[in-house]
Amino acid sequence: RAAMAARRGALIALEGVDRAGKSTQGRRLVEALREAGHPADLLRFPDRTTEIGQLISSYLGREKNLEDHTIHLLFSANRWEHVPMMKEKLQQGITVVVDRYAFSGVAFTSAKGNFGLDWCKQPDVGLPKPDLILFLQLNPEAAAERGNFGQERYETSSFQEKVLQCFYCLMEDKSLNWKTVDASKSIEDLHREIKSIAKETMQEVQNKPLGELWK
Ligand code: NYM
Ligand code: MG
Repeated sequence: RAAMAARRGALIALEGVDRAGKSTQGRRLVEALREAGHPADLLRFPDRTTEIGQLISSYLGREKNLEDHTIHLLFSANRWEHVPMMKEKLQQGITVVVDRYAFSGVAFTSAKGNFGLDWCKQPDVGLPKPDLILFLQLNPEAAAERGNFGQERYETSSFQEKVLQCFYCLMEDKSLNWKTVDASKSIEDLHREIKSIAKETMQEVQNKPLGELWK
């Protein structure tokens, strides 16, 4: 009898508007999982450390202008360049938490207008499909109370409002496991909630094959 396949890790994406707490919660989640004996790694997109990531970073910092389709494809390429490593980790039983993923990619480009949702999704079709997408929901007023926007491109409340509407469109896709959490809670309470949803998902998917996004 063939040996049972080893349990795989879960792919968990954190999404939401700026200042919702994605990065803080991603770090806390990975720490907590590791402490509980579950191997876990955090990735953040864009990953500004690669050559493609450096291009993206100079675009966001307004040092470089790039045509809108071009930057969209670079954000996607920045995800694809990590796919072999992500698949390897998941197969080895490591849970991978991503701070933003293809949903940010689609939401930010389609918020520019004159981009169809379908065109925006196409470059990311076939990426590892998240087993869980945690949407950190925070209303614009509460987000504003958390401090001023930075100086990067896209960091205005009118643009962020459009981005939020695009996220809502993407959340209508019921083939994906979206879970909305209330990001106005304290860091600690939100962490506890996220940890518990993540652990449940890890249990559920450990013997299931990894899916392909939007395919
Ligand atoms: N962003 C992020 C995109 O426009 N497309 C993408 O595919 C991704 C992953 O980059 N305003 C935008 C969202 C953010 C900006 O992200 C930089 P961060 O998390 O602030 O480093
Ligand atoms: Mg930012």
